[in-house]
Amino acid sequence: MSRANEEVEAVLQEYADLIAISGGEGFRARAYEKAARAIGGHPADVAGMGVDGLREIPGVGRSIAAKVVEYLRSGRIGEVERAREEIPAGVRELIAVPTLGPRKAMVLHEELGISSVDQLAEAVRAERLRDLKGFGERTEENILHGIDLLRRAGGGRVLISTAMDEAERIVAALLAVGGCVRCAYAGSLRRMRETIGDIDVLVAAERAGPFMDALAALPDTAEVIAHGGKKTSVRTREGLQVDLRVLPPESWGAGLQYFTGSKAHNIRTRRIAVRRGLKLSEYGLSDAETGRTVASETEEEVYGRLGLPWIPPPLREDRGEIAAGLRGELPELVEERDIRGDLHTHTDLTDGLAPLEDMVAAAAARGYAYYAVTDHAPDLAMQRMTAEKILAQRARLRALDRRHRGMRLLHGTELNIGPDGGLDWPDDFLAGFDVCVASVHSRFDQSPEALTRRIVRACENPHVKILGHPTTRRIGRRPGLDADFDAVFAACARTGTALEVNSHPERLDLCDEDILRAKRYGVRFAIDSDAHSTTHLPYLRYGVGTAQRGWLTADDVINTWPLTRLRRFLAKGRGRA
Ligand code: DGT
Ligand code: CA
Ligand code: CA
Ligand code: ZN
Repeated sequence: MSRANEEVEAVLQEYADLIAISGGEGFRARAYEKAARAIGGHPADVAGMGVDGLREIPGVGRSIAAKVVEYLRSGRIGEVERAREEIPAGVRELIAVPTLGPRKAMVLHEELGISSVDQLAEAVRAERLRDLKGFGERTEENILHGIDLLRRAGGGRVLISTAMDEAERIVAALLAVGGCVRCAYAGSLRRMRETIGDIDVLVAAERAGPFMDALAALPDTAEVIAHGGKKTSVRTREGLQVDLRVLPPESWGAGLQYFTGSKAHNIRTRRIAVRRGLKLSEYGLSDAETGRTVASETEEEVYGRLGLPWIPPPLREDRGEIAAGLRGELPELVEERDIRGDLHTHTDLTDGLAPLEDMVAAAAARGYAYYAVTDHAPDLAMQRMTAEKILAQRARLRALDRRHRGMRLLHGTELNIGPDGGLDWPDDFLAGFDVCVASVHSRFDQSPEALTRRIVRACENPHVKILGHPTTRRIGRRPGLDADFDAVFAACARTGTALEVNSHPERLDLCDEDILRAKRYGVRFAIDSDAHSTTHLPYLRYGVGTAQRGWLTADDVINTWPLTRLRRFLAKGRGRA
């Protein structure tokens, strides 16, 4: 399908949803929905069509055709933008849940502040919906079923944040069972992959029964899929599979190593074992001839007997970690505790949910040494930012800064990289910010050449210090930009622009492989939360996990640096001290 058709379909479908949410006439919503499908499925490319050509498509009348032409010319539709402004982004996401209508989505947002599918699942679990008018237990079941369907539609894998929340609840519950020697999650989750197929939980204990029963009895467990002596598999109410294996305590290290994977990593380690006359299984490393176990209790011992240092799970992807380990050249990976501050965050001055004071307090509670507030700039029209508003915010932030002893506040903005690489404000205004993040938020459809030129040009602006969510992908929803990222990485290295590792679990952008590629250009990185609420600040752990998968050290990451070093980086080339 042509890209233009697909985009027009998406924007018209969105408009239909927006009309429905805001209680508009049902027939209007249906008309847009019908036109959306018709254009999406239309065999000819609509990109170059005018009103007359479009009207030949069934279901496309004069007014819809005019909107499509507006979109094709300018990349936006005024009426859609206005409708968007009236409805929070999170609510639009909620109506994607089958069985949850637009009206209910709006109620959930207004009454409980729910603005994502994950938050919705969490609220159902906490039984917070029960007090709402029109939401009984029956509705809860329907909503969970709807979330399940939605997630399965995404290929059966879930975001790491969804799996992590579930796994941490399960591990906590199993640790409390009598006889538990150890308990941890393994698999792709321990390796911090961006999406998770199923959750693998390991327990070390003498008896398996009590743990299998405990898992089956958890409130989140919807059904037991398989029940055996060594392994039980259940499906949670949200449709996620959990595999629980109980190992004898003396096999803990070998079991953890085996079930952490990846499979490709395991195949390599097993080959090394064979070369040393050993056999590696989930029960231990043993002598191939005598069968005597030589290592099994800890991962360190297992790796040690293979001539390897302990390998951090995010590296276990068969991307050269074994060879590096054998040479003693594994990187010393960046860790969450190395992060001294967050350099990309929002407040309710634009599309964040929390006021400046709340965001700053939450950041201080995380023990940060510095914290940047980077609300959206004016070219993202729906945010209605102005120079006046952001300067007023700066004054408030400076006053707040004087009250915070341990943490320095930086005033920044997230600029929009325009279609030609231009930015929202002139250079002399940008010079007033401590830090400028620049990101692409529109016109994802440009040619690869235009996209590349555009991003490179933005990086060349001396005030731009961080390229925000560089590829703009949304996991399971939107692919990354079709730009020449090698050229972008080279430009970032040349201009002293850090590449963001955006920690939002739906973004994780750059992803692990892009990070590995970018690092070869000698680029610096910034691991940011892009928080739009206080509850998003902890997303940083996912960005750190992704950075680890990209082999980054603390020195590669500018927000692990002390403030003085960071300030030098931010000031470089800006023509002011
Ligand atoms: P996922 O669940 O698709 O996100 O990915 P994983 O890596 O968690 O894969 P999973 O759940 O199928 O298996 C967990 C680990 O168990 C895997 O990372 C390595 C190990 N494993 C599973 N099957 C095999 C196998 O056939 N050979 C080897 N060597 N290891 C395996
Ligand atoms: Ca798994
Ligand atoms: Ca599994
Ligand atoms: Zn952004």
